[in-house]
Amino acid sequence: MPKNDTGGSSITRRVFMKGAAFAAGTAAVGLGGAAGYDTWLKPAQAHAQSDEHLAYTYHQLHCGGACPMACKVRDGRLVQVQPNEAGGDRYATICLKGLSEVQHIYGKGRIQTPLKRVGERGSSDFVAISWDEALDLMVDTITDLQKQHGKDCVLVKQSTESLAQFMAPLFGAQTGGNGGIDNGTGNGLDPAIGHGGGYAYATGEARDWTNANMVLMVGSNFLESTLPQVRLFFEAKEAGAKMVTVDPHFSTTAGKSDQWIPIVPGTDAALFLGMVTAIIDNKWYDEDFVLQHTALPYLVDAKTKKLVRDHAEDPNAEEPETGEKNPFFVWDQSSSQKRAYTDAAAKPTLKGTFTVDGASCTTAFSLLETAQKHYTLEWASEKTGIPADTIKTLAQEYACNGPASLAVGWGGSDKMANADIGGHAAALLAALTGNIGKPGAHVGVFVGGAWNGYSASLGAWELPEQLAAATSKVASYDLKYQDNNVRAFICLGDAINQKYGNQNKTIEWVKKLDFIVTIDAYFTEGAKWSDLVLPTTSRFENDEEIGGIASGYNHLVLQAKVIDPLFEAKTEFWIEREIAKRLGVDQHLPKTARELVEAKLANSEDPYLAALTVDDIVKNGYLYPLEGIEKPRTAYEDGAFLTTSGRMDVYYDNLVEFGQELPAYEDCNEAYADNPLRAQYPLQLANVRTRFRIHNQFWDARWTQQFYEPYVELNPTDMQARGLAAGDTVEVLNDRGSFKCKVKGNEAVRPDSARMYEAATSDYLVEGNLQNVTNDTMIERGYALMTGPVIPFSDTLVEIKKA
Ligand SMILES: Nc1nc2c(c(=O)[nH]1)N[C@H]1C(S)=C(S)[C@@H](COP(=O)(O)OP(=O)(O)OC[C@H]3O[C@@H](n4cnc5c(=O)[nH]c(N)nc54)[C@H](O)[C@@H]3O)O[C@H]1N2
Ligand SMILES: Nc1nc2c(c(=O)[nH]1)N[C@H]1C(S)=C(S)[C@@H](COP(=O)(O)OP(=O)(O)OC[C@H]3O[C@@H](n4cnc5c(=O)[nH]c(N)nc54)[C@H](O)[C@@H]3O)O[C@H]1N2
Ligand code: SF4
Ligand SMILES: [Mo]
Repeated sequence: MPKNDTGGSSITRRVFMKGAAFAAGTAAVGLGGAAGYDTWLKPAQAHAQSDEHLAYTYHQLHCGGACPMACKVRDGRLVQVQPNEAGGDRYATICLKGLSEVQHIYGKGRIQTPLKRVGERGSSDFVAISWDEALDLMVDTITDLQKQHGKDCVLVKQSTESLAQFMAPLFGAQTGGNGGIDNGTGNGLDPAIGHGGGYAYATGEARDWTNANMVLMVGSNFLESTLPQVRLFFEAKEAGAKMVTVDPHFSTTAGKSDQWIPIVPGTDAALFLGMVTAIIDNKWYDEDFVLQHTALPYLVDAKTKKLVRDHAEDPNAEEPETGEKNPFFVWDQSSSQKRAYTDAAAKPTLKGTFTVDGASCTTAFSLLETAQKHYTLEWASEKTGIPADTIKTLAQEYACNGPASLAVGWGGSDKMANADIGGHAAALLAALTGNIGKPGAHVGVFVGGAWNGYSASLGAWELPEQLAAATSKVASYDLKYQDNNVRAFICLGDAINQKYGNQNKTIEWVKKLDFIVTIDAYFTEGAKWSDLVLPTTSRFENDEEIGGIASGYNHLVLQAKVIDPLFEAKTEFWIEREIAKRLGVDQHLPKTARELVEAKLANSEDPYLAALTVDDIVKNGYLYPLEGIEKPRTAYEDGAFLTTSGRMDVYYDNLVEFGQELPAYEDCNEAYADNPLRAQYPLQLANVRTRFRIHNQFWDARWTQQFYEPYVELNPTDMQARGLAAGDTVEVLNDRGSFKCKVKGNEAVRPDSARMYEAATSDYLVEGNLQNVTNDTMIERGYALMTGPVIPFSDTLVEIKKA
């Protein structure tokens, strides 16, 4: 047990922040002098009348549940966290991480005072300074830089968990544009549906799986990544849905499924293409749905491969012309001529080549049939390592025993460079079978809940025009490689570690910046590279009674004050107001957090929300159900998709130059089976999530740390081949860098792969950072996609040796 957890032993205001030093139990390292949790948690003296009350907040947003919490506060201290049951037992969810906050909010990773760097960048050598000094320094330095280089020389990047609202507009800073995270599969899936914004949010929610005959889970470990909804998985299973999980590893979800189908990493697109072939060859497709609701009967010019339209599109048009205004065409069976697809009298032909206005045209379906000839079951089997019969049966079950839901993920093949091709093929599966827009039939990422259930469209606080974020000319992931104007970086959370792969390159870039500020409750990897580190509050602390509001899984939930801010931490709202004062624009900001919450309700376009008051929500137990949530959300029940033509536009003629108008298989970037690099680095390193962590958070949560410490896992055969034993320290390396950590053998891990929970930063490993080895190659095609390329974190080969 680390001795110094009690804190209070600090003798100097100069502080070296290094988690590992704490973990090792080194004495006399302090965080600025305030008390640690042991002091707080010491059995209180039996007060005759201790003050005890319940207070309400919500927890993490990354889980998608924003679990509503009822917190017991005794004499000003948090002593117990329980689920808030005001929304009924379906929303009364909590996990070990939430329960452990009683200790973790006092954890040794907390930043206790504003810190100013005095040592070299990366040396973690800081002095404690006052808030006034810190904020003056921040505002002065940034405004100076902006005078020289323009407002957009400041970059603000925000973790999903950060509650800041005004940081970028206050400074007129840029936010980095596309981020390349969680958009791999969505890039390929979403254009076909007009849904998901490039992030593949599912078209329905997991509650509706009880109406499915099959849930096909590919590349998601739902039972660890969506803890607030775990019971929905089991409810579906009990209701008779066959749960099938496709995963290279025997994941927690695979273990609870009816069937586990192991797959070669990075080959999900080949599995889907094999299924498409089986569905076409065996005529398992739903011809009515295909003809009425998809682009597959549209005519394509054989020469240009472009869809035939009424007139050429204006290349300078801001928005693509809808199909209504500029129709696509089908071949009408009755009149043997082209007809607008919108023409109700047209009887579209599915297959064939026709002469249209002197040009040879083929239906998209026929082109698909031809393209699929290459993707035989045997080919798919060879790529994926899945027997051809298994693929065929899977295709038959998905197509013929529906309704079926196809649940793709963000943490598996999404983080491979070829994820978009899999997404595109997934769209074809739904389009061919009609497994979309019906009870039990959905497609997309089901992780979370807030993103596929009902979510509140909260309004915003209106700012004057002069307070607006700048546009970003270079996307975030390109900043380290392309010329750009960024000189200062404000990180709300650990952007430096989490938002970029290939850490050594990130650090090369970051070192060149003039000024870096981190605002976080916990000291992070990125904080080490910062000039200024500012402590913000956890979800439990506030200086006002009402601190914020969030849209969780089908409900609104308030963040009310549980306890006063700990140490010298301040809320992000307070920090933003202080910055605004220094910039002389504070009159444009809400005066209190409550006023901000009120505006978010009142300014909502949703009349249901606009009619709600903060007091209504308080009276209801600090959470409020959204309208109509009794029925699980099902998008596109009317068959009207939010695409150019209003149908499932599965033919992507904007990608003709990449040969991707229909999904054409390409290997992933690095981790493909026969990459010659495997001679040196034979193992693919899968970066996955764990129920014990939210990314880089909870490493210092001692109550959960006892169940889980960071390590890399290998199949026992790979352990043996390297002479490794459980608990050995190993070096994980490739040409980009290396790190050292403990190793464990696990039969669940696929041979020739290694598995590790991402966001293991150097303070919690033996040496170095997982991010040192990850791939950050942005492939050319990615730039033509909806949200730009994806950072292929798991498209990474490594070797592992005894250290
Ligand atoms: N190698 C590798 N890297 C990855 C991934 C991977 O698979 N492999 N996955 C990627 C994915 S999918 C994602 S979504 C990103 C996640 O990256 P982020 O969105 O950055 O998420 P977290 O790492 O959880 O960031 C949480 C940080 O915010 C801090 N924080 C918590 N609450 C607050 C608050 O109220 N205010 C402020 N200012 N800070 C707060 C926490 O202490 C923590 O440092 O990581 C990506 N990075
Ligand atoms: N507890 C917890 N929950 C979280 C988060 C967290 O940090 N902690 N983070 C949230 C965030 S930001 C995200 S993005 C989501 C991610 O949620 P998920 O999409 O469920 O991602 P993971 O949990 O990483 O699980 C990915 C699974 O894909 C498998 N896999 C790896 N490579 C491949 C492949 O090539 N093909 C296939 N088919 N499978 C593969 C892995 O073995 C793993 O089991 O989780 C969210 N929920
Ligand atoms: S970590 Fe996630 S699942 Fe656990 S209590 Fe918090 S919000 Fe809920
Ligand atoms: Mo994510």
